Amino acid sequence: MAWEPNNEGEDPPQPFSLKSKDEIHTVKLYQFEASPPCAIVRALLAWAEVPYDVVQVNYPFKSEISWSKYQKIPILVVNDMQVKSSLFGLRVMVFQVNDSFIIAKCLSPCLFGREATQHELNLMKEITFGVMVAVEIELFSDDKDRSNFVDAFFSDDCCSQTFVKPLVLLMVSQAPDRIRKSKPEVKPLSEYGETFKKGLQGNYIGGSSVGPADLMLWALAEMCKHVRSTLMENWLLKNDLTGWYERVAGETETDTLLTAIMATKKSIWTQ
Ligand SMILES: N[C@@H](CCC(=O)N[C@@H](CS)C(=O)NCC(=O)O)C(=O)O
Repeated sequence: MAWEPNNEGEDPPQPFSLKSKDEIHTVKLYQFEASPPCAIVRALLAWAEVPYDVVQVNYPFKSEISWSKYQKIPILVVNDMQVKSSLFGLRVMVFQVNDSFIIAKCLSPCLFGREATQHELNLMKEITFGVMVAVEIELFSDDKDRSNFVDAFFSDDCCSQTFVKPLVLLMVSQAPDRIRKSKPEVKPLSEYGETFKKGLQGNYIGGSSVGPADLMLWALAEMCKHVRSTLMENWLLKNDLTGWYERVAGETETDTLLTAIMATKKSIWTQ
């Protein structure tokens, strides 16, 4: 039976059958750099040191994903080995997995060597459909953060400085209202703190080692840091999660040798 891609927030119709990193031959990520759920997926792949190709999706036409019924990004395509299979006579199933939560859930066995626990799944869902959306609303509502965000991602040449940047700034400034209307269930960022503070099971949400929920939350904090926003830094501080962040990021002097994690991995940014 051919693989059926999933809808947002829904499991694929058939179980994702890859269970180890060795079964992953190619990974293609349809994305754009500034998108928070795409940063989450890049963090998961970087942590597991899985090489991947990126296809930048251009807005508003998104012609790069015109072949897909699912029209959001990230879209992850695993084992699309048309060239390799004709060379080696391999027949492999091509998997299209959509949505940062579902991508993290399906790929956990391959990336972490185990399924995500129910505790992690609850928090992973809360990250994709709660924290991430709250971060987007609050980041884009703040003049300075919004401007820094646009500077970080949309200002590489003088043409875009003059024409594209003002347009993008306008679109981003309208995003919070649009998001609030389409997702009225999302709470202010501060209201998600307690869940994550209580969510640590030892050093990490994943227990004694980093798991998928740790990396998803780290990616959002890393994105804020990348655009010089203190939004997540303050949230982590208020919720006693700064130590957790530093353990994942591997930035403290004392942690460097023992627990440096993301600091030793491929950056999730190209810009
Ligand atoms: N729950 C999804 C959300 C994906 C999403 O909303 N992506 C945005 C970009 S950040 C998008 O592609 N929106 C569709 C559009 O603007 O046409 C996930 O976490 O992957």
